[in-house]
Parts: sequence; C-alpha cells; structure tokens
Amino acid sequence: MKTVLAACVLCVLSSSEAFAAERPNIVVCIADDISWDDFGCYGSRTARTPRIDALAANGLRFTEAYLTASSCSPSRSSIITGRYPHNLGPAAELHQPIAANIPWLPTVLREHGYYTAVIGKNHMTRENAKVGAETWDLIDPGVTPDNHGAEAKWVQTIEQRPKDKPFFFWFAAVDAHRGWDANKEWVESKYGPQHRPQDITVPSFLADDAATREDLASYHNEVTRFDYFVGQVADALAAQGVLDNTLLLVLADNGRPFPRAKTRLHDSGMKTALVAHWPAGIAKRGSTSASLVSVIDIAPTLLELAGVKSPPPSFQGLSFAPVLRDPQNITRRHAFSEHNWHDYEAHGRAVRSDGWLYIRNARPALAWQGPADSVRSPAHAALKALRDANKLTPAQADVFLAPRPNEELYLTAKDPEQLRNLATDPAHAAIKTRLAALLDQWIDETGDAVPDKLTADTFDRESGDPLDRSKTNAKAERGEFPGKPKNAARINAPGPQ
Ligand SMILES: [Ca+2]
Repeated sequence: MKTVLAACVLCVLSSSEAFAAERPNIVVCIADDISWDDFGCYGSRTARTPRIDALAANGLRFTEAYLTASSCSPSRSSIITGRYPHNLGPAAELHQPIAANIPWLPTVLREHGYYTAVIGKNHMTRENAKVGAETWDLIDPGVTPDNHGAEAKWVQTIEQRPKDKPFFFWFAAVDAHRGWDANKEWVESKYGPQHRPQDITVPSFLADDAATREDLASYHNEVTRFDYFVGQVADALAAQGVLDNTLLLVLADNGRPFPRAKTRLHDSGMKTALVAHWPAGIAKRGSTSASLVSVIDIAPTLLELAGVKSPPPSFQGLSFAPVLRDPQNITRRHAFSEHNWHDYEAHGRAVRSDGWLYIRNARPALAWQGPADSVRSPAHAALKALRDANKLTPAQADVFLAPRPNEELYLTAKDPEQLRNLATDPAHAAIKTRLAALLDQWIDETGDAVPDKLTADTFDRESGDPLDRSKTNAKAERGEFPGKPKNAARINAPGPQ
C-alpha cells in the first residue's frame, strides 16, 4: 500500500502541471561566431548591444566562461550533451554527428515535461539516426525572406507554445557568421544606424586598414541584429508574464570569424560571453561572477534547475546553479578546450586554471591561420598583403606562424590578447609543470588521444578554396577522430574540475 501511495505521489509531482509553476522556463540565445569582448557589457567600445547589456545589468554576467571548442558544430554538440568534444564520437570534428549512445539535454528535459524547440541554426546531428520528436517538439531553421539571421521566428515560438508546460527553447542565430546579410536586410528603425568603419576598434592582430574596418563593421551589424532579437525575446516573455521565472542565457558558439579568433584556443576564440537573466532565481541582480565556467556545465545546471534528480551519467560538466544563488560561489577550478579538424588538420589542447592558460599543440608544424571562411575574408587578405610586404607586427605574424610552439603559456589577466608566450620562461616553469600535469590527467581520464592519421586539410591554406573536389567524397577522406582510439564516446569520467 505504501509503495502504491508513494508511486502516486511521485506520479503527481512529476506531472508537468505540478511543476510548471515552480520550475523555470529556459531560453538559450546562442549567437554564431561572436567573440566574448564584442558585447558592450564585456567592454567593447565598438559594439552596440543595448538589450544584452540590459539583461546583464538586471541579471548575472560571467567573466570567466569558456567554450570547449571554437568551432561551430563541435561547440554546440558539446553544450547540448554536456560533454567534451573528444567524448562525442565523430562530432569532435566540424559537421560530424554525435555518437548515438549519448543523451541530449533537450531529450531529458522533454522526458521531464518540458516543451522543447530549436529555432534557427541547427548544427547538431546524431550518428545513424535522424534527430526528431524524441528530442525537439519543434524544429525550425527560422530563416525568413527578410531575415537570414534565423531570428525572426523566436517571438512566434514563445507566443504559440503550449501554455501548460515549462519550456526549453534553443534560439540559435546565424548572426554573426559570414556572409554579411545583415547589411542588406538592415532595418534602421529597429537596429539603429549601421556601424561605421571609422568607429571600429581593430584588434592588434588584424591590419588596421579600410577593408578590415569595413569587414569588422559588417560583423558588428550582425552582432547588433542578434542583440535586437534577444531583446524581442525578453519583451515577448515579459508580455506573457513569464519573464520572471525564465532563465535566459546569452552566449556564442565560438569567436569572431576573423584571423586569430574562430578555431583558436586563445581567448579571442574560446572565451565566451555568458549572461544569465532570471529575476526569480538570481539572488543579486546586476552582479558579475568570476567563477570559472565551462559550457559543458550548462546542461547539468539546467537539469538541476529543472528538478531532474538522476540525470544520465553521460553529462561531464558541473552545475553552476550555486553561482546563480550567490555570485561569490566558485564551482569550477579548471576549464579544458580543444582544437580539432575544422577545414584544416589540427590537434591542440588547452587548460585554464588560476588565471593561466596553457596550450599544447600536437601538430606544431601547421599554422593556425583560422577556418576557410576567415582565410577568404578581406581582413585575412589585408594581413597577407602586409606579410608579402614584410610589414607584419609579431601579433599579426602569429596568424601565419609555422612551425608554432609545442607549448604556450599565458597569464591572461595581464596579457588579454595572449601575445607574450611564457612557456620557455624559467620563472614560470613550476606553473607550466602544474598545468601540463592537469592536462595529462584530463587526457588520461577522459580518453583523449592523438591518432596518427588525423583528418587532413580539405581546404587550401593560402586561398581558403576547397581542395580538389573531384577526388572526394569528404567522408571517404576522413581520418581518425581524437576520441576513437580509446572509444571515448563511452567514457563519462569528467577529469579534473
Ligand atoms: Ca559558429
């Protein structure tokens, strides 16, 4: 009798209606290719992001949040499963699917009564299976004739949702991925004036010329359009009276699509803005947290807040819910990131700890010139012109550097662009040894490896053009992905945290 009674109570408690009033709704607004410091609330002097700045001013802004990959689909796949890229199966590499055995965050939330939708860029696939209604109630690419940023259907998704369930929305913009469609689709009455090339702050590793400034201005237009639609989401939630108990997260999947940012392990590629807005759940509004966060922590946080008592053991991250309750709380000490194949062969690993960044490169003979879309950009062409005229500064020359150092070590607070490699400085040998040991421990415990035959370049390094397509079938030419030798898709150990 007791068992039956307990089962009934459990049944009532776990019904969606019972929890709908208490469990938060969750909206993740994820931008495409925006570096952390290209938001006003992260100190940009160029970007116009008033709506995200306002969310930060009324919510919580994380100052030490890091991606696990500065590469679109590996980064998104990592967030949605709460796992490191090399623990995803083929998805460690760009455009490749997540191993079939791995549970996804929205599937678990859906099983616990949430209505789930992905609207916009959906760059997450599953091996040998179509991702369908077991994961998402609604899948929509979100593009409309006058909005190729994939943001125009976010508000209608909020309005048309079933009202008897908490919801999890993954609103994924294509802004600010190249090409620059925001310029053509600009609506001044909504987004304000377009950014002017003369007002841009140019990062030190880019060329400061007219073409680069124009390239950056177009990029910032896309950042501002993303900001506008994040604001629309907040307004729609408020209009429906659900803004108070909705956790709204704003972040990006990787750094800006310019040289020395996207695909890099350095902060320009791997650090992300992370703004949390949730009036009912964030104790100190307008605060910042210096707690280290890895984006694999997002899924465990959301599962905890959704009241999922026994989540599948596959999630490797660490909930940062304690930080939402008190921004002084520190949940994570170390954060790890990867650089795997993305148009070009690569294998780099990084650990951040105590304000230090340590990078190890298993393919030091190869330049880290950025992904093919960046190599084809006006900003990259401007650097090539300086290179050919022997006029590169050391910061700019890093884009073409080959061979690269096997190891890099930076004190990021004192060297925000990571231009001064301390890896061979005897004064910092002890910290390097400590970080190298942490990285070794993580590699060992999570089953990372450096296969002999990694996937090779599929684009020309100088021009960014695809290599001879007549020979391929890109699939037939794929090498071994880094988790394969140790079957890391089956390993759940999180490594050092
Ligand atoms: Ca991206």
